[in-house]
Amino acid sequence: MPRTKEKAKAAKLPPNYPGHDKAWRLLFLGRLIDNEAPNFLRKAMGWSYHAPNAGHDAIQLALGCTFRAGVDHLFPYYRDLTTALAAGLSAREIILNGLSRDEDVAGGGRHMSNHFAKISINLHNVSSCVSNHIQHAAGLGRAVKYYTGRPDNPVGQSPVVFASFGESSASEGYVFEALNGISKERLPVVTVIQDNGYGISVPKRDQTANEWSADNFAGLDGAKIWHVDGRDVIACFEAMHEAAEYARAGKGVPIVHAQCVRIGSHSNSDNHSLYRDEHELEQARARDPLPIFRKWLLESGALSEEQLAAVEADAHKEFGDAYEYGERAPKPDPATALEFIFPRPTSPHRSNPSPGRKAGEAAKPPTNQGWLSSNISKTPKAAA
Ligand SMILES: Cc1ncc(C[n+]2csc(CCOP(=O)(O)OP(=O)(O)O)c2C)c(N)n1
Ligand SMILES: [Mg+2]
Repeated sequence: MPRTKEKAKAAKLPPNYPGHDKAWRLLFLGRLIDNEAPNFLRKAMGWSYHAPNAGHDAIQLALGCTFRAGVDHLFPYYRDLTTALAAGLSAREIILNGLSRDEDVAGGGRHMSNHFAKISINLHNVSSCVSNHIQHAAGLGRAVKYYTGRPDNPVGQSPVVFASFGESSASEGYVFEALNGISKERLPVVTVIQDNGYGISVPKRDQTANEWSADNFAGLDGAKIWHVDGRDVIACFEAMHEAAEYARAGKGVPIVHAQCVRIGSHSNSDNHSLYRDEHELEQARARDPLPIFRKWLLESGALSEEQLAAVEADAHKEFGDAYEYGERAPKPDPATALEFIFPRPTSPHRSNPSPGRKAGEAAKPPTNQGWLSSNISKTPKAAA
């Protein structure tokens, strides 16, 4: 149960917590975007896919704020709107992605909406295959471990890699494969499981036996699992801070399992009233972490009603400006439709001439067969 009475000023706040003003601003702004996103589709403006994050806000805020932009690496999932906002994607950038505009930093308007990415800060693009990106996170964790301390280090100092996804996606076989590798090689990767009790319309009890699906991985050497109320802002920050430290120290497999609540339908192509009754939906709405946190900020003396209202007005302004900008922003030029889809032609032999051709001589476009056989023959294994 999220805290409501503890005095905020007296509470010991974890070092990754950004302060009450910023925390409330990000939560409130995230919710404004989340509420408005489906209306863009209704107005035929874009945002063809939206998975609401209402009910996941607290763990997402903590995840996004724990990630250090440009230092750590983050692989979010389609529901991670507040994560992306807290990590450093602006409201404008989220809307430009939603509306598939040319300036979209995730993919120049080519990627699906709700696929949050900004490579300049290490917020990575992921595919739509659920939880698939944990493999990418494990691979990047291996690169981090390999390069840290080397003179040719392209990864920076002690980065942590974060991967986040839902509880249902944690059942995919490749999640176990990645976590097994993280355990074996002590890779600096934090996994965040956002548990809202459903995989679209399938309740958790129908697809995994453990109440906390993270417990499925408890046997991995070095596994440490934080069972956290994903609606309690401060508890989420504490768990995320400890998990990041655990990863940085190379202790094993930190997994933060956050119990959230899904207030909306799975996405805008789902209607949850077909499989959840009104009583359940009412209960879900009552468990919304936003009013609970606002009440705590107020009652504990952290922020006054006037201060909260000022933060909210500021968030409304940012959202309004971003909306107007996104609406007017140009769409990608159709002539560029194939850019970023096929790799540019390369000359793999240019710096490594094949027999019969001098260094620097322009290469003939190689056939796959020719390129493969010439390169395989150079590998020590093929020679052995
Ligand atoms: C590999 C793969 N299988 C199935 C799907 C279809 N799919 C999209 S979302 C989803 C449910 C995921 O539920 P969960 O992991 O609990 O995350 P939530 O959406 O509840 O946050 C499924 C099955 C997919 N995108 N990728
Ligand atoms: Mg789920």
